[in-house]
Amino acid sequence: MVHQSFYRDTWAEIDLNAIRDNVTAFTEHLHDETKVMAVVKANAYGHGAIEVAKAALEAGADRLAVALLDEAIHLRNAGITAPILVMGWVRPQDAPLAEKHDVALTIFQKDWLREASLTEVNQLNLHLKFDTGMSRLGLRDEEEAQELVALFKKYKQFHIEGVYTHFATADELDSSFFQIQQERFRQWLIWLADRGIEPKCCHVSNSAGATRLPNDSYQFVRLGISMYGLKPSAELNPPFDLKPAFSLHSRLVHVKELLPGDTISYGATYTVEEKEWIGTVPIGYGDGWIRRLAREGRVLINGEFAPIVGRICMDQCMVRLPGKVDVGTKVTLIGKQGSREITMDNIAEQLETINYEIPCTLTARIPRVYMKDKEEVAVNHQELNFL
Ligand code: PMH
Repeated sequence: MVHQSFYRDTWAEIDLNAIRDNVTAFTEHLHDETKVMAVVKANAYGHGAIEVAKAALEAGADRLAVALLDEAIHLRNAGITAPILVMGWVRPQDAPLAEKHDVALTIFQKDWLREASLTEVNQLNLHLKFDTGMSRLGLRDEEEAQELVALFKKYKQFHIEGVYTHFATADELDSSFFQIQQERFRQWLIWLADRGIEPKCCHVSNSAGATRLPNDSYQFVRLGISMYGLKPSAELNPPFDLKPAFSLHSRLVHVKELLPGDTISYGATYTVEEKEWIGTVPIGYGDGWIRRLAREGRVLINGEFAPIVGRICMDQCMVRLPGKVDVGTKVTLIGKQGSREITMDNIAEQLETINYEIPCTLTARIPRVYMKDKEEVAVNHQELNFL
């Protein structure tokens, strides 16, 4: 298939059925009262926020979470009406904008509430965040919590809709710190109840937490990485299959036979020893396919592994082919061909990082093609927004 709506032969395929099935698997795994808040920050971990949000909501997710107010407005502008929570810090002067777009914000500072109270807000939902051990965002000091609660009683335009915390080690086998955080959060809930605050949305778990604590009976889990079909860590094995949603493909744009002594790419670092068929793949570090991947990197062509040879360039890289192959042959960089597969985890291992980072750093220069029931249903080519 030659794609009609963009003119390069490199694309990411996002399988919306996989997103749906992963949300459904968690919904079945979780306590009946616990709903999924789909985490679609950073453009849905590089998958595309609007399409993923729609697929997750269709599959039964109840609401969405993002990191930035900008990301929430982006979803609203696309016509998404489900409740949205911004988990990051938003400028207090932007509180009216959050209200205008019916977006809930995260609060953990008394000064934030004072400053926001000076703006034109009539009714804004807030989720109170406690820092139980991540030391990133959240209230951790009882005195400040006390002052904040007093301010909430004064400023009636702000409503505590939710209370939450975030785990630092839910994906590790050693659960001691994980349990400490859970207990600290329970103590804060009791502390709030003693002051007459019993919000209707409590949420603590990320994917790892949701996998390990199906019966925590809080109202929501904030499901990120596993909704995309990836495991939060190698140790953590959910009792159901996760389906990876993201695959990355290209097509050979040039094929030639090189002779012993010929060298490949910048720096001429690779020397051909015997006659070799070499293909050029139109993806490079300008797409986030970074140079480090040349060390152990390989791709799939006609169901066979083909190693990357020579340095990865900005827009292209070269691979050693199993034999003569036609120009236009499909290349899979992440995903399956026949019985072989290159997983997101394989790429993350090569780069000594976590799977989360890979789809986030494959740039908007790579069009995202959305598949549902094996049919293409949408295309998102953010960088060259001419579609
Ligand atoms: N909740 C919060 C507050 C988060 O920051 C994240 C992910 C999630 C839920 C979802 O976690 P999951 O993807 O493991 O399910 N945040 C990040 C982060 O800041 N860096 O990597 C993941």
